[in-house]
Amino acid sequence: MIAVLSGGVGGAKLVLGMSEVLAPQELAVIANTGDDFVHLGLRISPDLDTLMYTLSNEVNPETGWGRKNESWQFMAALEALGGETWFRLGDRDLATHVERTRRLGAGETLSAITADLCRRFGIGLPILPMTDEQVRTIIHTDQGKLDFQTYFVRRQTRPVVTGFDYSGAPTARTTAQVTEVLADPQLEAIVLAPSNPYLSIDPVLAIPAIRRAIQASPAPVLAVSPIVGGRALKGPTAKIMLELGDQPSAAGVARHYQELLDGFILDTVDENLAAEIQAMDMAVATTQTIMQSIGDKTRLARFTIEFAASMRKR
Ligand code: FO1
Repeated sequence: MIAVLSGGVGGAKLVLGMSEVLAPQELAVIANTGDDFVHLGLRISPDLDTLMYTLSNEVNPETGWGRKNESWQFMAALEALGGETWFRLGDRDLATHVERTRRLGAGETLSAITADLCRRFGIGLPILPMTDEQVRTIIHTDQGKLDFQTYFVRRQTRPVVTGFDYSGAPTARTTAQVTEVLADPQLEAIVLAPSNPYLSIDPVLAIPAIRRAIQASPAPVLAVSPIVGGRALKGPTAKIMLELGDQPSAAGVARHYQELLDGFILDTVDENLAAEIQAMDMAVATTQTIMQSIGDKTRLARFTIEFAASMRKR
């Protein structure tokens, strides 16, 4: 069994690769919900949906989020009424948010709803929200404190970041399913996906029970770098690292996670950083980490699994 902590598009790609290599019962995903918000009265869980759509081959291949073969009649009609259209909800995607909102209102947990939606999308492996309680990523910027989607979508990550709050995380409980996965004696690795460390992975690690369970697990903990050649594969990771005074490189990411990690995978183009990362007392492996084709994703997944196996033997 391998547990992957995952956020947005980059994480979902590695999880898709893992799902091609492993049986459904050999893989569990613990997903960030710090980006969740209520918009137009609807409860949106972008990272859960990105995983769900990616694993069911329903994802919009151009954006990496939302559904493929989408239509936008609802947005057009809303715009004509003078409604808020900065956050784009396609007609088919909308059904997910309406149904999730209805079921939350009827008292079901986010975990139970996610499990059922995944079953309906034909996904066999568990996609586990990090918590059923409310945790919200707040970004401190030169324009004040912003909620995640205001920073990310509405202001297009332009504000200069000075820090983060994972509001609710310090007191949030995780779920029985997440606890069970991380305490599984058969657990072979805990993988931090190549997602944004501050926006996608840190909210998960900010839940005390999850961080403690990772630290207590005998399974090797490893991360795949979301930074290649000093640039983020997608999104604002490198920009945020610069703004925070961190080194915007794979080594900077390794240092960020240093106290948790036993191993780190970086891209071949960053091979020159391997010694610096090894000096942080972790095993290092290099490979091609850019995931475009499905072949790229399965290759990186296989490499990650083999690297974890080699660490268990050490
Ligand atoms: N990202 C955008 O950049 N613009 C959007 O209008 C947008 C809408 C959207 C709707 C549903 C959904 O599940 C995701 C959506 N995203 C959008 C992506 C999302 O905001 C981010 O990718 C994640 O929160 C970051 O992991």
